Amino acid sequence: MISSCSSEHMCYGSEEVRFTRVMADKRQRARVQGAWANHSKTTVRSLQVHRNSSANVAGTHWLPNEQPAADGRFVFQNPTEVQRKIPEEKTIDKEGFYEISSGPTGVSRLYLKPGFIDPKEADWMFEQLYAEIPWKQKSNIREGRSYQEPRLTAWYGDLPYTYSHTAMKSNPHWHPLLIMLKDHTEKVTGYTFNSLLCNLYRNGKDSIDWHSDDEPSLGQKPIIASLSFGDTRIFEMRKKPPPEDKGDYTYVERIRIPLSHGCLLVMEGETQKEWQHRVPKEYHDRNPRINLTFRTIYPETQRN
Ligand SMILES: O=C(O)CCC(=O)C(=O)O
Repeated sequence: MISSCSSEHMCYGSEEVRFTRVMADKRQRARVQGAWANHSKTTVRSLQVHRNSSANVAGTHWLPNEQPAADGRFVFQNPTEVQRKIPEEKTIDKEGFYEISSGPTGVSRLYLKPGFIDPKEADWMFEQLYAEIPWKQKSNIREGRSYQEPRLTAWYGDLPYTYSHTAMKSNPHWHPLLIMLKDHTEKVTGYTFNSLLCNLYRNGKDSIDWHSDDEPSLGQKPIIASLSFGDTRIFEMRKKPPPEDKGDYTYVERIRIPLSHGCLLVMEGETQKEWQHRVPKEYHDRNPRINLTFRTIYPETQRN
């Protein structure tokens, strides 16, 4: 159960729920999201953490190494391995600013505003965007192989945008509704944007995998303002692990944010350097969702 919280703070659940969620999430991810989760290793570690939860000290604890002696009694031996605790996943679903991490180079900050667009307005906007944006399926390249991105996209901006090793051509012909939404978003956030990536998730099978919006063209600390229309999808975030974990995401912090019809999410500061995000597939009926992510693309001569 998620405890109630003020809009300025994240919500935390109980230890039991956390464990159940971690296990359910591990099972779900192992089943549906493919190979990134090391299923057998993380399951075993989760069970050990649960068994020793009362001995937890400041996020880590020792797992005694119990061995049967020759006469059948169990004798205590010195611990051989530090067991680490998997951080509880947090949910952000209320309006507010959230500092999700802070490091030597600055903070990673989110701003969420459900109902940024009035629901009735958002209804006709969705219809217009769905019908009038020139949606296309992009080909990406991963590990030298080309694949079709499982969603439709459109790009607006004076400069091209390259991600996943393929470019979207510049397109200066903004739809009037997009100009209106850009102006409104700029007025409320105080930021300016010169580009827009539009995403259409046709159903629950459409998704975007873990990534950061950290292409050099987006500058040092990209500010991304994201508007959602249509069905709610879960936007998941995970912190990048420290170098000593060598790419193992088992113990990283995780956040889930349901992005609902008409909501605004802003990511800023170090968020793209420190965190990854994705919209995972969902294996139950999902209606279409449109996502508009306003950004600033810098020409090569202005990048630092
Ligand atoms: O659909 C979303 O909310 C996120 C889209 C996204 O992460 C991206 O296009 O970079």
